[in-house]
Amino acid sequence: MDMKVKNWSGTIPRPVGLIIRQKDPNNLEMPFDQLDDFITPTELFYIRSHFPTPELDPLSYRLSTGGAVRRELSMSYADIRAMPSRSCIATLECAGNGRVFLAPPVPGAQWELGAVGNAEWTGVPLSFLLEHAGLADDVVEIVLEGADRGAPKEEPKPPGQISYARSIRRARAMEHDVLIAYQMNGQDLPPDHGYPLRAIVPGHYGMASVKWLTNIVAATQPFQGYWQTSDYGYWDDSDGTPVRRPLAEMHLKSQIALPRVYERLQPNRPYTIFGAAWAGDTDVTEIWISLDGGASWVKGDFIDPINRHAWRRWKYDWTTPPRPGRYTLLARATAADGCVQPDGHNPNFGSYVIDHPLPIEVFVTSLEACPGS
Ligand SMILES: Nc1nc2c(c(=O)[nH]1)N[C@H]1C(S)=C(S)[C@@H](COP(=O)(O)O)O[C@H]1N2
Ligand SMILES: [Mo]
Repeated sequence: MDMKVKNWSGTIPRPVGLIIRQKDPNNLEMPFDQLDDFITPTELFYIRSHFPTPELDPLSYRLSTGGAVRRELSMSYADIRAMPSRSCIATLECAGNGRVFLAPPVPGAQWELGAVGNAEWTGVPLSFLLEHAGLADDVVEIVLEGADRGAPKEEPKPPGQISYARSIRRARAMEHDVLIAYQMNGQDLPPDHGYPLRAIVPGHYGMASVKWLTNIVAATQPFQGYWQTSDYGYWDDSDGTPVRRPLAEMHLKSQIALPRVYERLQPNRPYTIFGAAWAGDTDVTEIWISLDGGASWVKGDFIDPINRHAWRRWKYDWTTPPRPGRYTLLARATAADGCVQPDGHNPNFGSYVIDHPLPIEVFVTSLEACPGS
């Protein structure tokens, strides 16, 4: 499964570390051309935080479980660490990943391709706590709340300070792969990724995986909080009437990691186009590449096997065109449920769910013609 891409020509310095989209709170993205490994190294995993990272002392930390339960729970970090654990590999993608590709430009962090990563998460299944607490029959959702607080800047603004909170449906919360995680890639969570505890909801956009988790609330009504309605919501169609719904599962998507935007390639040379594809609650089954801006498509090969909720890296062995010029590359995935990535962005998702094939423009030019290289 290990594949290092050998394309890197050494002519362009490769960026080191995460790209800053916003400093304070930290919003950093991975330079996606550094997609080498199936597992994203923790130091290259994007960070998306709405408020400053709370400093939490693991000794005084409590995780409480309440709402419509038979038994309220209050656990220490040590209690959680002592419970039976499991690990799962899951790709997290921020729902706004790729926003910089939208035209006209939209507000929000201008993510390119790197607000996505794939990590191994270890923790206690949320279902373990919920079974222990005993859910009332009429519970419909589980609300997950973090310790971070602040005042959102986007309209409509809620009054005063709020904490970051999201809900997931009861049935999803009871599946064993939804974790209260304390480790990422075999190490305790770094502060920016939710130390000491965070939720991991595989298959959902990143916003569901609440960091610095302090409260779990069993709710008998759908949760209507800010991050569930105003933000991270979209317009669905209910028999001709637009209705607001919370974003949930990630949409099928693929991205090209190499070449990178505006990379210069030599004519008539072998070049391996490389990228990754992922989906929410289905498996990615095919990857198609276009070398001519979408006029025709060729099939690529997967590097990684199917592993539900984890991305699959893919490649296509290309011979660059003999004729110098500007070429637009696209990748489009197909999934087991029959889904294909759409042609364009659906405006009902606002500045989220950028799941259409993203154009990567490259220049085919002989090196002599490139001053500075
Ligand atoms: N408490 C809390 N949890 C949060 C967030 C946040 O701002 N506060 N951001 C969410 C969003 S929008 C994403 S995409 C993921 C990002 O997780 P990461 O920073 O570990 O990559 O965390 C989610 N969990
Ligand atoms: Mo996000």
